[in-house]
Amino acid sequence: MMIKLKDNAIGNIVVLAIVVAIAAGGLATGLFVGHLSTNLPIEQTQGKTGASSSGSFQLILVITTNNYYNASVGDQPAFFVLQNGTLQSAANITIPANQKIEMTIIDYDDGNGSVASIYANVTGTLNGKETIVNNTNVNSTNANNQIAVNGSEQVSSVPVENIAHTFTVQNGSNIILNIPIEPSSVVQATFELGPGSYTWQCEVACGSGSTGWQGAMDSPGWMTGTLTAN
Ligand SMILES: [Cu+2]
Repeated sequence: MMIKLKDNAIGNIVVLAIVVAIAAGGLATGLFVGHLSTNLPIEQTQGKTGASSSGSFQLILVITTNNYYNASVGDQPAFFVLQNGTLQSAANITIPANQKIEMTIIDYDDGNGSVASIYANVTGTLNGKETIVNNTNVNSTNANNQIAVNGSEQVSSVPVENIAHTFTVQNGSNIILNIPIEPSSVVQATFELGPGSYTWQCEVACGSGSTGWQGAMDSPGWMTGTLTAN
């Protein structure tokens, strides 16, 4: 598969530890995930699981790689929505409009892929930045029988050769939202969208076929889908 250019077991372990930490923290504070792609009306879930104490909406996405697509293509990477402790389809994501969305993307994919350089820029987020936690900048050490974690890095772009996937929303050729995601990393960003139905798309050629734009790349719930703000 194109996306698998290296194997980084240590990176995976670090990311897994971060996922566990985020999950534990989220459950403990009641921030854990919002309502997404459910059949429940928004009123039933918003505020119960989606709204944090700061009034923002938590959206957690997970990218995994070994998802069986079909017999000819084999495995493909896919986004999922992490909701109430389970992975759900990302084909139809629903968020509140005109409200701060605190998005966390947990990426288990350890390889980069081919992407146009425009998508190396962070676009449409608070201060034009995203926060990256990866194996390099987290710089964990063993200290007094505990783990010492030295946080994260705020960036407004990512080196184009170090992008595994993007979460991108466009209106025609206008990029409304673009979040580049490094291999084996956790990315956080805050954004707001006006009411509407948008298409989200990964812009890294991580699918199948000669261009890498088939398979996951043109299948809802894999590397594309609908993002509804209402
Ligand atoms: Cu992708």
